Amino acid sequence: MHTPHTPLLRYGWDEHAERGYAPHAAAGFRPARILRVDRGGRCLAATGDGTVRADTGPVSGTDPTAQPCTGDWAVLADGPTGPLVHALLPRRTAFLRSTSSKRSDGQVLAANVDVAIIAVSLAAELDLGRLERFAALAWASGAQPLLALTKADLVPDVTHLYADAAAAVPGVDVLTLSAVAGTGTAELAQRLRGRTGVLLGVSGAGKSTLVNALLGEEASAVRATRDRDGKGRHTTTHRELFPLPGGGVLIDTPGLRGVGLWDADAGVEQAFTDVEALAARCRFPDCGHRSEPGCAVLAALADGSLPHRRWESYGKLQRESARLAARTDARLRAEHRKEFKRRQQEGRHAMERKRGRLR
Ligand SMILES: Nc1nc2c(ncn2[C@@H]2O[C@H](COP(=O)(O)OP(=O)(O)OP(=O)(O)O)[C@@H](O)[C@H]2O)c(=O)[nH]1
Ligand SMILES: [Mg+2]
Ligand SMILES: [Zn+2]
Repeated sequence: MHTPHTPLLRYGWDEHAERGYAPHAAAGFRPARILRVDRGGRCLAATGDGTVRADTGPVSGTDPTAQPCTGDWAVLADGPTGPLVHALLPRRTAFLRSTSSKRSDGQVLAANVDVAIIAVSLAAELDLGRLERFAALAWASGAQPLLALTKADLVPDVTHLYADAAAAVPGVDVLTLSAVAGTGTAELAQRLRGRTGVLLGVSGAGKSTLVNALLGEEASAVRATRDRDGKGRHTTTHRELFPLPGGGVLIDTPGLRGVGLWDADAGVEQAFTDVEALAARCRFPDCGHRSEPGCAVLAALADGSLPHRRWESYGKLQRESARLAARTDARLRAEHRKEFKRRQQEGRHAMERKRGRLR
């Protein structure tokens, strides 16, 4: 691919970005990838001629999912005070989570991601429920999940931990890594070649350490070893995109303890393909898996091939996803009603003038 945007290739410029940018390819505009979003409506963006600071601007209203985020492809304009994000290109994939359990707002964690690396420390107690939640979030985003078991140098034998973790994420590639021993990092680099990866996981899982191992330099701050009781402390505070020397880019993120699912129906299904396959084998298509004869789920629970823990986790994530969907629907309905009233009051012409100004 030879375009004026060739320097952006190392930031992941591809045909999708090229196509998305085409309608904006007018004088005065240039494409950029958002590397980091800072407070105060500023961001760091990679352009064809270097990294610039840009104003994120009033991109489009108040929808938090429409705001620029790390990994987005943006159209930059030259504003009165410097570069300005004029528009965002359509996202190939997007990581959405609910901003809090009480509200139905979504927040985009990262955009245009191909590989979602779930970092789990082998040195900490394995939390399978959390792993399943991360996997559902990853599948829902449209990215391919990858499980990275970190700090392998701290455990004498990883066999059982590996087996337990792998069983919780069917269909997901699992890598065992040690940044200290330098194992597994070449395999990870290879899977990221020409792609965009994002690191997910709790604080202290070793995400930034992996970034630095792949970059071959201390680009992302890592928690000091003597800071043993770093509980609840996040060493990484921003989501940031780094181009990798072997090709591809990697987004480091602050640790996520709890992640609320968002629009994750399909994600839950994909994270539990084993359970879904069992349920499809029940004698009755509308089996409730409670006491029905010929229930394949109950049989698998009885013979231990489906752990009770996993069955409960599946139900929990499904209910959470459904609850959120219902709440979102209610909110959207209310918003549409409000919007309709507002339009009636303002009149169409005033509306169009306003729009013309905002664009
Ligand atoms: N022994 C060992 N320690 C590691 C390894 N990877 C990371 N660590 C240590 O684990 C601690 C946490 O690593 P970070 O990379 O800061 O973890 P993080 O996931 O980026 O954490 P947040 O930025 O807070 O989300 C640091 O003290 C690292 O030195 C590893 O492979 N082996
Ligand atoms: Mg970090
Ligand atoms: Zn059943």
